[in-house]
Amino acid sequence: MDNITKEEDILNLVREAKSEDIPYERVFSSMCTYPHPIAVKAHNLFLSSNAGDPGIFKGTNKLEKKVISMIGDLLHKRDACGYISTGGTESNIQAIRMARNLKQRKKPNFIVSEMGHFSFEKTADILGIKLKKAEVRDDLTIDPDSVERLIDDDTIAIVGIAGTTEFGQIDPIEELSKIALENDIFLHIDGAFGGFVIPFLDEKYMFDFELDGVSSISVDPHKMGMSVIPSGALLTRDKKYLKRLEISTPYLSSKSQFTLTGTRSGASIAATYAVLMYLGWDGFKSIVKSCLRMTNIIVEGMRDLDINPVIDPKMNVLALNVPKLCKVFNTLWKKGWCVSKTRKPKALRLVIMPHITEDIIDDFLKDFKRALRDNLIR
Ligand code: 0PR
Repeated sequence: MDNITKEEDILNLVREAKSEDIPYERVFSSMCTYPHPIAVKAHNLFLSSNAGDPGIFKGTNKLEKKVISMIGDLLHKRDACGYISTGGTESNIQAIRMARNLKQRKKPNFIVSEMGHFSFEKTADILGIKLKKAEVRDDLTIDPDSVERLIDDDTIAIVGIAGTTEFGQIDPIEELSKIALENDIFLHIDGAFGGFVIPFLDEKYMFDFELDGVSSISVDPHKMGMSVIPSGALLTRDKKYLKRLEISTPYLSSKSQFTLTGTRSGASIAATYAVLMYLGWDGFKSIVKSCLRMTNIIVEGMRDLDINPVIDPKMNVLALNVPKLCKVFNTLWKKGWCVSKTRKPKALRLVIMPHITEDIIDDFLKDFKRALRDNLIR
């Protein structure tokens, strides 16, 4: 390796690499966005802070408790327990691990809808638990009858999704909560995306701790929470659930740990704390409102072209029935737009994050129209 010692030369190399990253202004396929400036400032103050060693990083630990209580407050349980994770994947793995340790079955299984995020495949693999996929109804929500049919003595958890990755759909969590209580099964809610959206919608959806059957929830500050990557949150109704993850840490300043990773970013905690404090729930409400307004502008623009959404969008995730999908998709990428496709039913998927403005939508719709026309003629 050639050793370059001049700071400016090194930074230029780093900048060069950064310039190859596609700017968010062209991105409709990501559930992340630019972090809020105050999150960045707080993040930079905590670069060397390790939340995994709370005896040393006492201030970080205090902030983490505050953040969990703030998010708990949003999700109808101010005294919820939990921690700041690296994101939805870690939170989902940990929730199912908790449920497995609670119930202790020889051949455990858990139930997620066909719409589940692929992190549940990782969860099943890592934990050696069978993943049972419940069917979805026409509106792509989990079918509670299918869940009931799949439950057996070895079922350790049911997952409800509050904001599916591909369609932004919300499972009927009220019904899942009833099923969970009747069968005494752990209910985890994957609100990685929807956790910072659903509380701010005009329409009320019950999806969180206000439902007695909900045992844990994952919600990601690094998605609609406007914080830095990596920031996830895992919250539990009761400390006894978290306790099932406890591992003793004999030579550390604290006696035990219930997190998955050892060394953890204190910067993520500080950033999340700062942005939650700064925006307040009113601030989040106006961000969500603006994302929904942008989503509706796209829906209207698409309807003018006879293109309809697969489901009426509940949040700022939009799946569109586009003819010649693969070709249109490829043309859009060639024109520099990052878009994605859903699995089933196949559709063009757009996530309308806070970085998407009306001007961007104008440009996108123009390119989309051309892509459609060119591919339909051919
Ligand atoms: N649960 C749900 C409902 C999700 O949508 C996601 C991620 C996860 C769990 C996992 O979260 P982490 O990726 O934080 O572990 N959904 C996005 C997706 O897979 C994540 C993403 C974000 C992907 C930005 C790409 C990207 O540029 O599409």
